[in-house]
Amino acid sequence: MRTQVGIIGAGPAGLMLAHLLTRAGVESVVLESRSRDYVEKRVRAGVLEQGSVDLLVQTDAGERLLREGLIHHGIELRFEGQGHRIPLTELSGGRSITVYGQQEVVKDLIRIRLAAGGEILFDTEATAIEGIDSDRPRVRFTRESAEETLECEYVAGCDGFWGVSRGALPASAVRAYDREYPFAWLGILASMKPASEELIYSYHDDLGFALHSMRSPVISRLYLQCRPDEPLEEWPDDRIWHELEMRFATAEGFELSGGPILEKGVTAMRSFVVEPMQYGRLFLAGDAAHIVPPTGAKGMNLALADVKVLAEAFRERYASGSDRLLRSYSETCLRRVWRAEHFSWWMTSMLHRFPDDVGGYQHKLQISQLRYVITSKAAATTLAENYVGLQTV
Ligand code: RFL
Ligand code: PHB
Repeated sequence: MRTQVGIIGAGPAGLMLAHLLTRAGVESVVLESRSRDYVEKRVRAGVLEQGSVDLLVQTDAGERLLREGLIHHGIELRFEGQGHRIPLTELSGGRSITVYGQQEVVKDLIRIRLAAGGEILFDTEATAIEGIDSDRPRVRFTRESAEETLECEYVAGCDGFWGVSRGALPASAVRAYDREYPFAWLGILASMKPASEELIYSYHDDLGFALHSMRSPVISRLYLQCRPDEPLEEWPDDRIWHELEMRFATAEGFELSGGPILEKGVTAMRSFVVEPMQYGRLFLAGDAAHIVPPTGAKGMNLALADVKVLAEAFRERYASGSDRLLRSYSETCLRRVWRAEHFSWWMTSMLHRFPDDVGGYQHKLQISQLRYVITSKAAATTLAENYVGLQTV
């Protein structure tokens, strides 16, 4: 099997790259270890920055997103039993965010690719990448227990944090930056009308973080801070609702109606960046190259921003023979990546209870920072412009 760009992974990064390459007249093959059904049902991120929406719409992949996505102009920060609205649109020169499930983006991109006659090999696991120093790199993969090889001119590693691509970069040529957090998120999808029109990021003095998001007028997505090693069996539905009630409680008596829980999962929190994001003919994009804790809602947006840059670089390479943009790919992306790393770390540090904060000093700093964000226009603007996504970084 042979193609111009071999893409490993059919998440937002790999699928969007394939879509952009098709539009640029560059051939690609996507290898995905999971089944189509699995990737289309995997519940993850939900917030699209304006720039991500624009990218999908401008490339004719945003038709359903425009119909079904929920446009939000603000978020609520809640602490000490009171909510405070951050008017995102007002503070960011008219920009907004759109709540639209990551799996919906994935479904839309898969449908478009298959309709255009493009190739996605599901249930196909990339096992090794060879010859990235040469002009003929190869991806070895396993499909239906048979070993095969994809010969390409370039390889795009879009296989997420646990994929094979990052390990194919020579250790001596890269540096990794890593931070783990002493907590995780327990996330649920519930059949419940959202209790608020906008997302609520809540910080409870003793219990810590909770987030109320949504997927539709009848489906809510909620998260709460838990221990990183938390077994799900310790979280029966009643306990989850009780814990959420306490963390969202306000002086005015805010209530969650509750409802059947459709999905439950625990997500570890980490910050991670590998530099550079490229070596020889292997280019990493999305979670394969960097991870942020989900508090800033940046992961899917960074994945889309990376492949926008990468697709343009491949377009130039195939149109004119110049590899100028390919050579600056990593540096261009890393500027945005580090801004998002900082913002996500900052939001995470402000909104979670740190188990090692024995004397409560960190907690006092957090409350002070939260008060500052809700009373200072400058501080609120910092949050708003980062949250909706900075245009120039
Ligand atoms: P993905 O989506 O992980 O896709 C990688 C794909 O590669 C496949 N794969 C392989 N295929 C072939 N061979 C191999 N050897 C392979 N190894 C792996 C995998 O099966 C998969 O299909 O990475 P990508 O495309 O870089 O996209 C990144 C995003 O998925 C991720 O950053 C976001 O989900 C993060 N995230 C959020 N991001 C946001 O922008 N906004 C949010 O609100 C947000 N909330 C979240 C999140 C992530 C969460 N979890 C579960 C990690 C909330 C949560 C709970
Ligand atoms: C979500 O809707 O899943 C979501 C929203 C905001 C976040 C993280 C996740 O910061």
